[in-house]
This record gives sequence, structure tokens and C-alpha cells, in this order.
Amino acid sequence: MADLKALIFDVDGTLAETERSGHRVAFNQTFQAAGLDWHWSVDLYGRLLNVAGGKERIRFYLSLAQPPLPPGTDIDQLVLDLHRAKTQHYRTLVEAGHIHLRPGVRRLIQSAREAHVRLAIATTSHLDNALALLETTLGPEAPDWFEVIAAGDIVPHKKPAADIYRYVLAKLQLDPNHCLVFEDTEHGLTAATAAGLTTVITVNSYTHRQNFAAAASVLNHLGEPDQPGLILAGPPLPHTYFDLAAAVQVLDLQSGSSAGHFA
Ligand code: XBP
Repeated sequence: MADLKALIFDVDGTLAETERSGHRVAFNQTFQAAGLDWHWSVDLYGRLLNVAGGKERIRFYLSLAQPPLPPGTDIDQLVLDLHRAKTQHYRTLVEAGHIHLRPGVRRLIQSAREAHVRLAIATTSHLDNALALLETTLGPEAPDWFEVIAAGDIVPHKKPAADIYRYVLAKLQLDPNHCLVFEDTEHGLTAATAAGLTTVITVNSYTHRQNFAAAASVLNHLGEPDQPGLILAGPPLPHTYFDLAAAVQVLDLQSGSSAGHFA
């Protein structure tokens, strides 16, 4: 049986559905405050999510939409300024309590703590954003529960590159066989898989059509005792919600193709 030593969580879309009502809104607030008539609709944002990282996403938008800019605009400075302001707007949104944890996230993190399974974060987002979400949703002391919080520009290449997961593994000093990753995107899955890590996907409205063939388990969410999760791909799991027993099991098994409720 697998020896589970750590759970590694992505943040955006995995711990909470932050993209559509959090990051997207913060980007739009930033553009408006800067006097730019750029607006990222829900659909456009889905396309922009192909590029991870806020600064990288602004650049991607500039290359796609080519909005007019005053002559002589220093693009690098503009991107940095917008991203700095956006991080503030996002923090304000999160602290106002508009973003909630997805089903099962708090329960699984709590169980891991009780069982002395180590915890880590691997996110493309700015560290401030990850901390704001952890503190607001799990409590002010929550960042201390995670031995490693790997975020943003801490590594040279963002997901789908494996850098952030390799960084976490090096910090934890663990073999990937002892860790389980929770992600919501194909980019995240690619990054984790390239680092040799087994991955559970909880899909969301932006990602449910992506290719998760490399995942050990694909779920609609982690589920709760009174809110069963749905297995979209992968083997049956011990309970109707994803718990540490399921985590051990998926570390042992290859992803399958059967769909159904847990258990
Ligand atoms: C998260 C992201 C981020 C956030 C915004 O990816 O793609 O870009 O949307 O991040 P993942 P910033 O969940 O795969 O880590 O803090 O850079 O604006």
C-alpha cells in the first residue's frame, strides 16, 4: 500500500473557484481604475486562462487584442503596474468574503493535519493572493499549516512547466511516490505529471472539457458526507467523498475510465 506523506494543493480553481469571480473581476477593476477600456468577459477570460500567471495573461491579452496604447508606452512597466494593482484588488475581493472553499477542501486539509500528512501549496498566482485566500477561508493561522507555499515567480517557468512541483518536492525532501496533488486544469496536471506526481483533478466550469487522461482520478469536487462527489474518470473510491483512504488508494492505482458516484 502507498505510503502517503504529503498532499500538495493548487490554489486557483482547486481550493476555491477564484478565477471567474475573483481574478477576472480584479483584472477588470484594475483596467477601469487605470482608465483603460479593456474588459475581460467570462468567455474571453476562459481563453486567456490558457496562459498561467497574471502578468503573462496581460501580455497574452495584449498580443491577442492589440488594444491601442499611447505612443511610447513602456509595456513592461505597464504590465508590472497593472499586475501590482490587480493583486490589491484581488486581495480586497477575497477579504470581503466573496470567495468560498470548494466542497471537501476544508475537511480534507483538516484530516491531513490530524493524521500528520504534510501539506504544501503549488500555485502560479502571486504569493499575496494565495495567502489572502488561505487566511480568509481557512483562518489567519492557515498559512502555517503548509510546510511549503510555492507561488508566483518563485520558479523560472510557470505551469505547465514542472518547475513549481519540482520546487515543492525539493523543499519537502520527498519522493513523488509519497505525495498526491490536487489540481483543476490540464496545465496543472501536465506540470505535476512531469514532476512524477500522481494527480487528482476536481474540474470546474472553465476546465471540465480539458484533457485529464493522465489524472489518477477526475471528480466534480471532493464531496462531503452530505454532498456526494461524482467520479468523472478513474476507479471507484472508498466513500462518497474524497478522504485520506481515497488518497492512499489513488496513489496505488492507475486512472481508469469508469464514471459513477463514489463507493
Ligand atoms: C493560477 C493562475 C493565475 C491567476 C492569477 O494558475 O493562472 O494566473 O489567475 O495569478 P494555477 P496572479 O491555478 O494553475 O496555479 O496572482 O499572477 O495574477
